[in-house]
Amino acid sequence: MTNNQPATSGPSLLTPLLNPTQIEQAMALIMPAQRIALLAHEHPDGDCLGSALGFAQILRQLGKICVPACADPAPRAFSFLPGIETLQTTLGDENFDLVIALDAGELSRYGALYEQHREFLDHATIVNIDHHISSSGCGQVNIIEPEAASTTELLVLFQQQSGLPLGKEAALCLLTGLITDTGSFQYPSTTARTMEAGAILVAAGADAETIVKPIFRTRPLAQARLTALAVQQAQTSSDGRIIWTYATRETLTTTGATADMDDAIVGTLRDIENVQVSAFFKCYDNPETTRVSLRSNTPYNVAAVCMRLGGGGHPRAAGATIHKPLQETIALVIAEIQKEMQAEDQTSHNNTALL
Ligand SMILES: [Mn+2]
Repeated sequence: MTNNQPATSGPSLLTPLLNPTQIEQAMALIMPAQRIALLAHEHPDGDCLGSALGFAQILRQLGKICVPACADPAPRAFSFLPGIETLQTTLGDENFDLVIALDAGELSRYGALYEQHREFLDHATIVNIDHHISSSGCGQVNIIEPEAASTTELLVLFQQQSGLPLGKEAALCLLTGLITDTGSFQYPSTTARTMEAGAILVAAGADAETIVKPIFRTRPLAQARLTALAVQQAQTSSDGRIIWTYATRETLTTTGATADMDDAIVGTLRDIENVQVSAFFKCYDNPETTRVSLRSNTPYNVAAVCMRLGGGGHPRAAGATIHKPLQETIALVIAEIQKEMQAEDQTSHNNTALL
């Protein structure tokens, strides 16, 4: 069963390989199992869905009964994924010998699925495969590697090293996780190993355009109109280094858009020339509550800004919900961003002076 030789000949970039002992331990749980639940985290993305559906396809080829499950239904853009129709939002009668938890290292991240089946999941045999740096591991076997660009990258290593079969449909699911978590191999998390994992999946028959088109290119006209109006209304400060815009219920009505179409606006603003920090404010239903999303370029830390406002996130992508009307929130947040940028500029100035 163990095959440490990658599928290609010549010098391999598919390194580092996964710890072979962990693969053996995971396979020792997988091989005797008949009914396997594969969990994707709540608010699903391409990586957790691709992991659960792709690994389910692989294990079905061994004759296992596999049930992929997620607390929330998959977003419509993922309807191309083979096997998406098998995705469940509950674990039904909980008749499973094994649970494989994917793309999150704490059971609480599986959301309502965990709340519904807490008793079962707290005592289930679990194999946990994830790439988040914050993961504590929720299984008897925890394959957690923060250097991996996606959980599906780890699953390609797992498949190659264990000699499991890899069909075209599984390959498409796994490539979806690689492409979505790396923004089509654009983010710095993309390594030589990520590309080689991608090559293995393409060689197995996965077609990248099938993934890229619905996820990154195609969008409703109303969404394009919403983005256009948001950009049109954008304001800047600090010589164009800070940019912000907002949307209200009226913005949605004018453009015909729905609230779920506003995701890309803050990123679009961040990518404008000279911008260091972008902010998108939305106030749709409750005029006393405003949600803000921030994006930044290195070295500006927007997580620090959001944490001071009761929110959180990553250094380059963060958010907060503020219990104030729109205009008041905008003034507050922009002032906080200016403070953060000044402090950061001062620190780098001092560091440069020390050299
Ligand atoms: Mn992921």
